[in-house]
Amino acid sequence: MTDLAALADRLDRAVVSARATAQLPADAQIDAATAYEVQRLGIELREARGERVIGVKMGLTSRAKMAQVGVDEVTWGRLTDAMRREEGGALDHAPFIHPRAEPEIAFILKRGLSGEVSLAEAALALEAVAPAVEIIDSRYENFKFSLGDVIADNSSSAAFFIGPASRPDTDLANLGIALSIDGAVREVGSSAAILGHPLRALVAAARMTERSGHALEAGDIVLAGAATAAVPLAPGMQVEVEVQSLGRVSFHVT
Ligand code: OOG
Ligand code: MG
Repeated sequence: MTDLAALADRLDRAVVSARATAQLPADAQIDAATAYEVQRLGIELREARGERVIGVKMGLTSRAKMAQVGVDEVTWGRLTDAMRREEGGALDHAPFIHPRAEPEIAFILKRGLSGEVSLAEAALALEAVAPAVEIIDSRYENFKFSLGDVIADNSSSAAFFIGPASRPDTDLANLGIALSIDGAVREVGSSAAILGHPLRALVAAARMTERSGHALEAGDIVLAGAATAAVPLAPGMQVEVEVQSLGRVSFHVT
């Protein structure tokens, strides 16, 4: 049997030391429910260092993402205040192992959401929506993982930038999304690639977090999951994400 606390500790040491760790061997794989327990234990280690959970990120909500990492189920992870970076600012490459950037849509909630909710209820819980960039940094060697591995690793969460807020009733159905590096477009997609409509990612967040005993609260940030593949980052890069109707968010890598 896998020692869950030991696995959480090993993943946390990979975060703190910026050194990759091995995947669980094939004969010691854990199921999703067990992996969410490891994720929770890992977050307790972060909280013991003073970090605070400020929302969740959905993962693998688009075909492009599933294909890039070879896992085809939706996952979620916790976002902490220490992961948030200032829009337009710098991202230091040093504390990460092999960071990648991906375009996201962020929801800011004005009320809690938990369990089975309709698309209309999810929409009514919005305070605002915004363009965002997520930095993912798998703690596993070569960015390779199974479903259980990636859930235990907090769905690769590492950092994120949130752009300017738009009205909560902004139509999100089919917005063009582009990620550019040094002014050249590297990935393009549509918000429709996110489970057919990004609000479905919020519905999934309410349902999936409740199953693991976690609730979305007023003020929380929820990232919908990337609509395109993620792009590896190197020092010196200028990164910009533009989401049609929502605007831009950018940073540079140092
Ligand atoms: C897993 C996290 C996926 C997304 O937006 O789909 C994710 C990974 O790709 O490492 O954040
Ligand atoms: Mg993501």
